[in-house]
Amino acid sequence: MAPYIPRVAAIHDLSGFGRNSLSVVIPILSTMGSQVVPLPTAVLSTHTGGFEGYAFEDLTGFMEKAILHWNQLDIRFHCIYSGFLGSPAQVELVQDFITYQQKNDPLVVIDPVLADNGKLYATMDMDMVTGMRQLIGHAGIITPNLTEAALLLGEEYRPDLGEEALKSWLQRLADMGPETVVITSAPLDSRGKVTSVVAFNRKSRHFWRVPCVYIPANYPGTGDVFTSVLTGSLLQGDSLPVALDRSVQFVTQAIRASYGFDYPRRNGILLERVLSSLNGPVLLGSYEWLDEREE
Ligand code: PXL
Repeated sequence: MAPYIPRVAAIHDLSGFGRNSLSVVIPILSTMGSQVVPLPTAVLSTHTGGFEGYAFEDLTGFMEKAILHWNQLDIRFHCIYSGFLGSPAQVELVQDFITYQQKNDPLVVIDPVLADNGKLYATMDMDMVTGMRQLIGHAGIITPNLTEAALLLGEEYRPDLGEEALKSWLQRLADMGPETVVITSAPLDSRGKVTSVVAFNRKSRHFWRVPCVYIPANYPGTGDVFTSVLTGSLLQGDSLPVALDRSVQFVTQAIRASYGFDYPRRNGILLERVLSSLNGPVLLGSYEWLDEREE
Protein backbone atom coordinates (compact mmCIF):
# COMPACT_ATOMS: atom_id res chain seq x y z
CA MET A 1 0.00 0.00 0.00
CA ALA A 2 1.31 3.47 -0.84
CA PRO A 3 1.96 5.68 2.24
CA TYR A 4 -0.58 8.44 2.80
CA ILE A 5 0.99 11.72 1.85
CA PRO A 6 -1.35 14.66 1.16
CA ARG A 7 -0.85 15.94 -2.39
CA VAL A 8 -1.12 19.71 -2.86
CA ALA A 9 -1.51 21.57 -6.16
CA ALA A 10 0.36 24.80 -5.34
CA ILE A 11 -0.76 27.54 -7.74
CA HIS A 12 1.54 30.53 -7.16
CA ASP A 13 4.21 32.52 -8.98
CA LEU A 14 7.91 31.68 -8.81
CA SER A 15 9.71 34.90 -7.85
CA GLY A 16 13.42 34.07 -8.12
CA PHE A 17 14.88 36.35 -5.44
CA GLY A 18 13.13 37.43 -2.27
CA ARG A 19 11.72 34.42 -0.36
CA ASN A 20 8.02 34.46 -1.15
CA SER A 21 5.41 32.45 -3.09
CA LEU A 22 6.65 29.04 -4.39
CA SER A 23 10.13 29.63 -2.90
CA VAL A 24 8.55 29.37 0.57
CA VAL A 25 5.43 27.30 -0.19
CA ILE A 26 7.44 24.29 -1.38
CA PRO A 27 9.94 23.97 1.50
CA ILE A 28 7.29 24.60 4.17
CA LEU A 29 4.76 22.09 2.88
CA SER A 30 7.45 19.49 2.13
CA THR A 31 8.87 19.87 5.65
CA MET A 32 5.35 19.40 7.03
CA GLY A 33 4.95 16.12 5.15
CA SER A 34 2.91 17.07 2.07
CA GLN A 35 3.80 16.40 -1.55
CA VAL A 36 3.88 19.72 -3.40
CA VAL A 37 2.93 19.76 -7.07
CA PRO A 38 3.75 23.32 -8.22
CA LEU A 39 1.78 25.08 -10.93
CA PRO A 40 3.64 28.35 -11.57
CA THR A 41 1.35 31.20 -12.59
CA ALA A 42 4.23 33.50 -13.59
CA VAL A 43 7.99 33.59 -13.29
CA LEU A 44 9.73 36.71 -12.04
CA SER A 45 13.32 37.62 -11.34
CA THR A 46 12.27 39.01 -7.92
CA HIS A 47 8.99 39.71 -6.14
CA THR A 48 7.46 43.14 -6.78
CA GLY A 49 7.67 44.49 -3.21
CA GLY A 50 10.63 46.86 -3.18
CA PHE A 51 12.41 45.90 -6.41
CA GLU A 52 12.31 47.89 -9.66
CA GLY A 53 12.76 46.60 -13.22
CA TYR A 54 11.98 42.95 -12.46
CA ALA A 55 11.53 40.45 -15.33
CA PHE A 56 7.97 39.02 -15.47
CA GLU A 57 6.64 36.24 -17.70
CA ASP A 58 2.96 35.33 -17.53
CA LEU A 59 2.40 31.54 -17.69
CA THR A 60 -1.35 31.35 -18.47
CA GLY A 61 -0.75 29.27 -21.63
CA PHE A 62 1.50 26.85 -19.75
CA MET A 63 -1.01 26.50 -16.90
CA GLU A 64 -3.73 25.52 -19.34
CA LYS A 65 -1.55 22.75 -20.82
CA ALA A 66 -0.32 21.52 -17.44
CA ILE A 67 -3.87 21.25 -16.03
CA LEU A 68 -5.03 19.40 -19.15
CA HIS A 69 -2.15 16.93 -18.75
CA TRP A 70 -2.90 16.38 -15.03
CA ASN A 71 -6.56 15.77 -15.85
CA GLN A 72 -5.57 13.25 -18.55
CA LEU A 73 -3.39 11.47 -15.97
CA ASP A 74 -6.32 11.66 -13.52
CA ILE A 75 -4.07 12.92 -10.73
CA ARG A 76 -5.95 13.22 -7.46
CA PHE A 77 -5.26 16.26 -5.26
CA HIS A 78 -6.09 16.35 -1.54
CA CYS A 79 -5.58 20.10 -1.51
CA ILE A 80 -5.62 22.96 -4.00
CA TYR A 81 -3.76 25.99 -2.68
CA SER A 82 -3.65 29.14 -4.80
CA GLY A 83 -1.97 32.50 -4.19
CA PHE A 84 -0.61 35.13 -6.58
CA LEU A 85 -2.33 34.95 -9.99
CA GLY A 86 -0.99 36.83 -13.00
CA SER A 87 -4.22 37.72 -14.86
CA PRO A 88 -8.05 37.41 -14.69
CA ALA A 89 -7.84 34.57 -17.27
CA GLN A 90 -5.96 32.53 -14.64
CA VAL A 91 -8.88 32.95 -12.23
CA GLU A 92 -11.10 31.08 -14.73
CA LEU A 93 -8.50 28.32 -15.13
CA VAL A 94 -8.16 27.81 -11.37
CA GLN A 95 -11.95 27.79 -10.97
CA ASP A 96 -12.34 25.11 -13.66
CA PHE A 97 -9.54 23.07 -12.08
CA ILE A 98 -11.25 23.21 -8.66
CA THR A 99 -14.54 22.12 -10.25
CA TYR A 100 -12.81 19.19 -12.01
CA GLN A 101 -11.14 18.06 -8.75
CA GLN A 102 -14.38 18.37 -6.75
CA LYS A 103 -14.89 14.57 -7.01
CA ASN A 104 -11.78 14.17 -4.80
CA ASP A 105 -13.19 16.55 -2.16
CA PRO A 106 -9.98 18.60 -1.84
CA LEU A 107 -9.28 21.19 0.82
CA VAL A 108 -9.38 24.39 -1.26
CA VAL A 109 -7.22 27.15 0.22
CA ILE A 110 -7.29 30.50 -1.56
CA ASP A 111 -4.95 33.25 -0.50
CA PRO A 112 -6.34 36.23 -2.45
CA VAL A 113 -2.98 37.92 -3.01
CA LEU A 114 -3.81 41.48 -4.14
CA ALA A 115 -2.46 44.13 -1.78
CA ASP A 116 -0.99 45.05 1.60
CA ASN A 117 -0.85 48.06 3.91
CA GLY A 118 -3.75 49.73 2.04
CA LYS A 119 -2.09 49.48 -1.42
CA LEU A 120 -2.51 47.15 -4.42
CA TYR A 121 0.65 45.23 -5.44
CA ALA A 122 2.33 46.54 -8.62
CA THR A 123 0.83 43.95 -11.02
CA MET A 124 -2.72 44.06 -9.56
CA ASP A 125 -5.75 46.10 -10.66
CA MET A 126 -9.52 46.20 -10.02
CA ASP A 127 -10.15 43.45 -12.61
CA MET A 128 -8.06 41.14 -10.44
CA VAL A 129 -10.09 42.19 -7.40
CA THR A 130 -13.29 41.28 -9.27
CA GLY A 131 -11.71 37.95 -10.30
CA MET A 132 -10.70 37.15 -6.71
CA ARG A 133 -14.23 37.92 -5.48
CA GLN A 134 -15.44 35.25 -7.88
CA LEU A 135 -12.66 32.76 -7.02
CA ILE A 136 -13.20 32.83 -3.25
CA GLY A 137 -16.73 31.53 -3.91
CA HIS A 138 -15.02 28.18 -4.69
CA ALA A 139 -12.81 28.12 -1.57
CA GLY A 140 -13.05 26.13 1.65
CA ILE A 141 -10.73 28.57 3.39
CA ILE A 142 -9.42 32.04 2.50
CA THR A 143 -6.62 34.04 4.12
CA PRO A 144 -6.80 37.72 3.07
CA ASN A 145 -4.85 40.34 4.98
CA LEU A 146 -6.88 43.34 6.20
CA THR A 147 -6.28 45.30 2.96
CA GLU A 148 -7.40 42.36 0.81
CA ALA A 149 -10.45 41.79 3.02
CA ALA A 150 -11.45 45.43 2.47
CA LEU A 151 -10.98 45.15 -1.31
CA LEU A 152 -12.99 41.92 -1.51
CA LEU A 153 -15.85 43.51 0.44
CA GLY A 154 -15.67 46.88 -1.38
CA GLU A 155 -14.97 48.56 1.96
CA GLU A 156 -12.50 51.30 2.77
CA TYR A 157 -9.22 50.05 4.32
CA ARG A 158 -9.24 51.02 8.00
CA PRO A 159 -6.29 49.88 10.11
CA ASP A 160 -8.24 50.75 13.30
CA LEU A 161 -11.25 48.49 12.72
CA GLY A 162 -12.93 47.43 16.00
CA GLU A 163 -13.82 43.88 17.07
CA GLU A 164 -17.51 44.04 16.12
CA ALA A 165 -16.70 45.37 12.63
CA LEU A 166 -14.04 42.68 12.17
CA LYS A 167 -16.56 39.98 13.10
CA SER A 168 -18.99 41.41 10.59
CA TRP A 169 -16.29 41.44 7.86
CA LEU A 170 -15.46 37.80 8.63
CA GLN A 171 -19.12 36.80 8.36
CA ARG A 172 -19.69 38.77 5.16
CA LEU A 173 -16.65 37.15 3.54
CA ALA A 174 -17.94 33.72 4.61
CA ASP A 175 -21.28 34.62 2.98
CA MET A 176 -19.33 34.94 -0.31
CA GLY A 177 -18.66 31.16 -0.21
CA PRO A 178 -15.74 29.96 1.95
CA GLU A 179 -16.56 27.93 5.05
CA THR A 180 -13.58 29.40 6.91
CA VAL A 181 -12.28 32.97 6.71
CA VAL A 182 -8.97 34.02 8.25
CA ILE A 183 -7.95 37.71 8.24
CA THR A 184 -4.30 38.53 8.97
CA SER A 185 -2.83 41.90 10.06
CA ALA A 186 -6.10 42.62 11.88
CA PRO A 187 -5.95 45.37 14.51
CA LEU A 188 -6.27 44.47 18.19
CA ASP A 189 -8.02 47.34 20.01
CA SER A 190 -6.48 48.58 23.19
CA ARG A 191 -3.19 46.79 22.67
CA GLY A 192 -1.22 49.50 20.87
CA LYS A 193 0.68 48.29 17.83
CA VAL A 194 -0.10 44.63 18.40
CA THR A 195 -1.95 43.00 15.50
CA SER A 196 -3.78 39.71 15.37
CA VAL A 197 -5.10 36.99 13.14
CA VAL A 198 -8.88 36.55 13.37
CA ALA A 199 -10.95 33.69 11.99
CA PHE A 200 -14.53 32.52 11.60
CA ASN A 201 -15.98 29.16 10.67
CA ARG A 202 -19.44 29.35 9.08
CA LYS A 203 -20.52 25.84 10.15
CA SER A 204 -19.51 25.98 13.82
CA ARG A 205 -20.24 29.77 13.95
CA HIS A 206 -17.09 30.17 16.10
CA PHE A 207 -14.72 33.13 16.00
CA TRP A 208 -11.02 32.83 16.90
CA ARG A 209 -8.20 35.27 17.48
CA VAL A 210 -4.44 34.87 17.86
CA PRO A 211 -2.55 38.00 18.99
CA CYS A 212 0.78 38.65 17.20
CA VAL A 213 3.84 40.09 18.95
CA TYR A 214 4.73 43.47 17.42
CA ILE A 215 8.14 43.56 15.73
CA PRO A 216 8.91 46.84 13.91
CA ALA A 217 9.77 45.33 10.53
CA ASN A 218 7.81 44.38 7.44
CA TYR A 219 9.20 41.49 5.38
CA PRO A 220 7.56 40.61 2.02
CA GLY A 221 6.39 37.01 1.74
CA THR A 222 5.26 36.54 5.35
CA GLY A 223 1.65 36.11 4.14
CA ASP A 224 2.75 33.20 1.94
CA VAL A 225 4.65 31.69 4.89
CA PHE A 226 1.59 32.06 7.13
CA THR A 227 -0.88 30.40 4.73
CA SER A 228 1.59 27.61 3.89
CA VAL A 229 2.02 26.64 7.56
CA LEU A 230 -1.77 26.89 8.06
CA THR A 231 -2.36 24.57 5.10
CA GLY A 232 0.36 22.11 6.20
CA SER A 233 -1.06 22.03 9.71
CA LEU A 234 -4.67 21.43 8.57
CA LEU A 235 -3.42 18.63 6.27
CA GLN A 236 -1.71 17.07 9.32
CA GLY A 237 -5.17 16.94 10.94
CA ASP A 238 -4.91 19.91 13.32
CA SER A 239 -8.00 21.88 14.33
CA LEU A 240 -8.41 25.44 12.99
CA PRO A 241 -7.28 27.23 16.21
CA VAL A 242 -4.24 24.97 16.55
CA ALA A 243 -3.32 25.57 12.89
CA LEU A 244 -3.69 29.34 13.45
CA ASP A 245 -1.51 29.18 16.55
CA ARG A 246 1.23 27.24 14.74
CA SER A 247 1.20 29.64 11.79
CA VAL A 248 1.44 32.78 13.92
CA GLN A 249 4.19 31.25 16.06
CA PHE A 250 6.21 30.21 13.02
CA VAL A 251 5.98 33.62 11.32
CA THR A 252 6.90 35.35 14.62
CA GLN A 253 9.86 33.05 15.12
CA ALA A 254 11.04 33.61 11.53
CA ILE A 255 10.83 37.41 11.92
CA ARG A 256 12.68 37.25 15.26
CA ALA A 257 15.40 35.10 13.67
CA SER A 258 15.80 37.73 10.92
CA TYR A 259 15.34 41.03 12.74
CA GLY A 260 18.71 41.09 14.52
CA PHE A 261 20.60 40.90 11.23
CA ASP A 262 21.25 44.03 9.21
CA TYR A 263 20.14 43.32 5.63
CA PRO A 264 17.46 44.74 3.29
CA ARG A 265 13.97 43.69 4.44
CA ARG A 266 12.98 43.11 0.81
CA ASN A 267 15.27 40.00 0.79
CA GLY A 268 12.68 38.33 3.03
CA ILE A 269 12.78 36.40 6.30
CA LEU A 270 15.61 33.96 7.02
CA LEU A 271 13.42 30.91 6.43
CA GLU A 272 16.45 28.62 6.26
CA ARG A 273 17.20 29.28 9.94
CA VAL A 274 13.79 28.25 11.25
CA LEU A 275 12.38 25.73 8.78
CA SER A 276 13.34 22.69 10.86
CA SER A 277 11.32 23.98 13.83
CA LEU A 278 8.18 22.97 11.91
CA ASN A 279 9.02 19.42 12.96
CA GLY A 280 9.42 20.32 16.64
CA PRO A 281 6.81 19.81 19.36
CA VAL A 282 3.69 21.93 18.97
CA LEU A 283 3.47 24.53 21.76
CA LEU A 284 0.00 25.94 22.12
CA GLY A 285 -1.16 28.76 24.27
CA SER A 286 -1.96 31.83 22.21
CA TYR A 287 -5.37 31.37 20.71
CA GLU A 288 -8.50 33.02 22.14
CA TRP A 289 -12.16 32.65 21.25
CA LEU A 290 -14.24 35.71 20.54
CA ASP A 291 -17.69 34.19 20.93
CA GLU A 292 -19.71 33.27 24.00
CA ARG A 293 -19.51 29.50 24.53
CA GLU A 294 -21.81 27.11 26.22
CA GLU A 295 -20.06 25.16 29.02
O1 PXL B 1 3.91 37.60 -1.25
C1 PXL B 1 2.93 37.98 -2.14
C2 PXL B 1 3.51 38.16 -3.51
C3 PXL B 1 3.52 37.11 -4.40
N1 PXL B 1 4.04 37.21 -5.62
C4 PXL B 1 4.61 38.36 -6.04
C5 PXL B 1 4.64 39.47 -5.19
C6 PXL B 1 4.08 39.38 -3.90
C7 PXL B 1 4.12 40.52 -3.00
O2 PXL B 1 4.74 41.52 -3.22
O3 PXL B 1 5.23 40.59 -5.61
C8 PXL B 1 5.19 38.45 -7.41
